[in-house]
Amino acid sequence: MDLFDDLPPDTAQTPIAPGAVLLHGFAREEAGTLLQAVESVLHQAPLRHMQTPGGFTMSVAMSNCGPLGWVSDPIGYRYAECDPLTGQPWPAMPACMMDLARRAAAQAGFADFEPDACLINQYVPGAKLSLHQDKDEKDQRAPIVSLSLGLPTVFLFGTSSRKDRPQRYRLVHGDVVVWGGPARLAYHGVAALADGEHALLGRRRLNLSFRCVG
Ligand code: MD3
Ligand code: FE
Repeated sequence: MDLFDDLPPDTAQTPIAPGAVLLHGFAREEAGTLLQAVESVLHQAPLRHMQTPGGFTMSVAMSNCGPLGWVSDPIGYRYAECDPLTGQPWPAMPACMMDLARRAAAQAGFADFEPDACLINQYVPGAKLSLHQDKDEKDQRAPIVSLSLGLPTVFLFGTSSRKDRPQRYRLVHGDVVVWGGPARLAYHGVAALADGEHALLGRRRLNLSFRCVG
């Protein structure tokens, strides 16, 4: 019998900036369960490459679950209740995903995190996400919780000014980052994914980001 079974996992933490903390391996043990839940979502709302308002096709493939989902098309970026591909509401957020997001937020000092959107990003070798800010979410006091699965990546984390050279962090399978407070409006991006093979996910990286949007 382990008296400590109910306590949060005691993983290493790296502070990234005021309000932002990297929880190393926070989701490693439950990653298989989370991956199954993600695959069931993607069965109902397939990954797709969205168009940017600037006329480019994103190298990252995306989908969503929860009441609202992030979409981009030639008209602009926004959160929408329905998947434009299927015309249906986005799939419900699986309980194991919501639970993980809430535990990670609490661990980082954000009680009562209730995300209403989860953006699912898939990177294959070469895919990247250019430096940007996330400011379309109504409740900017709430953090964003992000979970990395599969191949490792280099995450770029800047400041609220695009001109400042970003810091680089390596994120691996099972890592969770909670982005809150002043870090919430920092420029950030993802370097082109290096080729590799992950035991559970193969040649890809998934990132789940849980957001309070509505
Ligand atoms: C830091 N995705 O989808 S998620 C995005 O790895 C995005 O796919 C990255 O940036 C990825 O918008 C990182 C984590 C994330 C989300 C919002 C942030 C990091 C953030 C807002 C401020 C600072
Ligand atoms: Fe972002």
